[in-house]
Amino acid sequence: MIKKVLTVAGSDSSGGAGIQADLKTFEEYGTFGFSALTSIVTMDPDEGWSHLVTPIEPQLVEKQLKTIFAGGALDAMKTGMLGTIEAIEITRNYIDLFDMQNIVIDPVMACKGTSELLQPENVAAMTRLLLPKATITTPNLVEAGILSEMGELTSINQMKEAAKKILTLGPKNVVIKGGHRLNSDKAIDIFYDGHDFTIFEEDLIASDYNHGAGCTFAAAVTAGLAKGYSVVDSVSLAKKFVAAAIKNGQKINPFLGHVWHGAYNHAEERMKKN
Ligand code: PXL
Repeated sequence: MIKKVLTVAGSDSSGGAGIQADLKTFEEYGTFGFSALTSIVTMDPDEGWSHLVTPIEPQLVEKQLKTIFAGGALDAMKTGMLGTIEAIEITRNYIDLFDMQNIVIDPVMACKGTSELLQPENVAAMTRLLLPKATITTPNLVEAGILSEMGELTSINQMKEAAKKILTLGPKNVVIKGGHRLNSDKAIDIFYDGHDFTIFEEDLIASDYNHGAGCTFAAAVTAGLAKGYSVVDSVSLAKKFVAAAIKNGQKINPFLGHVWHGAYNHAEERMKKN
């Protein structure tokens, strides 16, 4: 049976992050993707690409989940942008109702190009209701600083300490993505399973076309778990998948370049007209 994988997240109308990234990635992994939409993010090209987040009515989030779970538990799920506290509560209810396993919580707190935190009140609800259910959480450096209450993280030792602190919030594993934010010529990610640290170190990819990288990474980990990879192997494969996506990033509009989710499998070669 094909593996069923769910994303509970926002729509990135620009096409690179959010549910668009998730569904494209699920497909690349050969899994069957579902989405429950929590919000719609729009960007205004006439206003310097300013972001507007429009949350979806919580009852409508519930209706989507009811539909999606009509076939029973799914093989894995992830959460991204969550819209409202009620949506977080509803998501938790469905996790409990169907005893969902293989849960990836991507603690999305901001969009690239926007510095302010999106809906800070949601962070507390996400931390309380979703992190304890997480197989793994996938914060970037900024999100890890907030979740660990350590503020700015600037070294590997601080990342390790932050990972330990985040683990006390309930997730079984943590991966902190140092990415381009850590002052280094390497992209360093720290994985912690409560016992051991695994450090992933790769050369930074010189590309600004990386919109959607975070969502794509978390979606790849989710699909990997659904397919039966171990947590650390899911992370390792997700890193390769995202590295290919960034290396083949595409300039989508004057404001943004997006990762190309199909790069790892050369999806652009499919269905060729010759
Ligand atoms: O990259 C963070 C992110 C997550 N989810 C949605 C987004 C964005 C950034 O644009 O639009 C829906």
